[in-house]
Amino acid sequence: MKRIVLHLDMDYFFAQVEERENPYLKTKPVVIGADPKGGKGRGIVSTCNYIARKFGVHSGMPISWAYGKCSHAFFLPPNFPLYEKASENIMEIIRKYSPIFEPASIDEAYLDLSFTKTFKKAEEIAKKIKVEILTSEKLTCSIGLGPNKLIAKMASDFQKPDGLTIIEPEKVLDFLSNMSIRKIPGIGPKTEAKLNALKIFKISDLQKMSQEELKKLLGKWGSDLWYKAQGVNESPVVSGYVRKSIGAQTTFPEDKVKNGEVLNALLKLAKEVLGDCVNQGNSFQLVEVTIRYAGFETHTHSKTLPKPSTSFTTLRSQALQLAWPFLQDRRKIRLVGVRLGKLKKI
Ligand code: TTP
Ligand code: MG
Ligand code: MG
Repeated sequence: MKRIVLHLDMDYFFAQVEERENPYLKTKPVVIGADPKGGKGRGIVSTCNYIARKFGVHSGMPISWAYGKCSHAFFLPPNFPLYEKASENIMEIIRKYSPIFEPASIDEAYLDLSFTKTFKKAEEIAKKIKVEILTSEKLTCSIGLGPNKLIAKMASDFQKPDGLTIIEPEKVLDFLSNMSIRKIPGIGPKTEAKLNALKIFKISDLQKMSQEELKKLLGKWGSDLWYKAQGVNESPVVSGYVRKSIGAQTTFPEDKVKNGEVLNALLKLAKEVLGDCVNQGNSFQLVEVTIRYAGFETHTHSKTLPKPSTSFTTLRSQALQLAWPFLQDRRKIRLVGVRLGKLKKI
């Protein structure tokens, strides 16, 4: 059967989340990583925004070099809980669009969209996902669609940031041919140098070679590489991922001030989330409520229950207790969310 695979990767993820929290940073170079200590720091760069990339800064570089290239950048220590929270919210959005969902790292995931049958319909889904992530998380991502995981991943990387690249099966060889071999996932600087020494620079150089030739030069890995250069990749999107929590959130079409409306939305979400939790054969022991005010200030509060539960009455009273303090000052509310954690098989 013809496959359609989507790969999503967030743009400059850690740095973009920091910009969201502090929009002042949006027009400045931002580097996330160890303390540069005026150029004497010994750690490395986690990531940086695209402005800092123009100065030559990139992930994995010693922070002291980054300082040398762009000393006026804003150097921030990583705030992992913040990025994990954003990642969880993003994954909850993506997974709704296909039952075959595979998170691949903190900022990327695959979806099998073969059920849509056409790239046109898959493209509509990709656009919806981008809009939903932007509306509810205020973050941009890049998406690739292709006939397999390899092409989808290379496509998501093709037009960053905020890209959407669709490579239909008959375009695969052309898409690959002009690219540097470095763009093939798994080829780092060392392998690149080794291949360059053999006069292999572009993927088209690999495409011209026979599988046997490459195997002779590089061993078993050479034949794997031959398949990659042809854009062939059979690995399935693997959905056996075990949920640690289950949640849902709603962004209101207009910011709300009326407590009644906010609480109704919250209880509706609680009912849906509990339904999913129990249908999947789980109980919960943690209830978490998120409230985001109109200015994007976000508060998340949680409570661990004395024992696991499947009861709506319990969930309802916990959710109301957690939400109540945020509704006292009558500020406008943009989003509410409920999450159940510490899931256990019933
Ligand atoms: P990536 O998706 O590789 O990079 P990115 O999201 O920062 O930028 P891009 O727009 O090119 O996708 O990695 C996701 C996050 O993982 C990144 O924001 C920070 C973290 N990370 C590290 O901490 N160290 C690393 O060496 C890399 C590559 C990433
Ligand atoms: Mg990324
Ligand atoms: Mg990534």
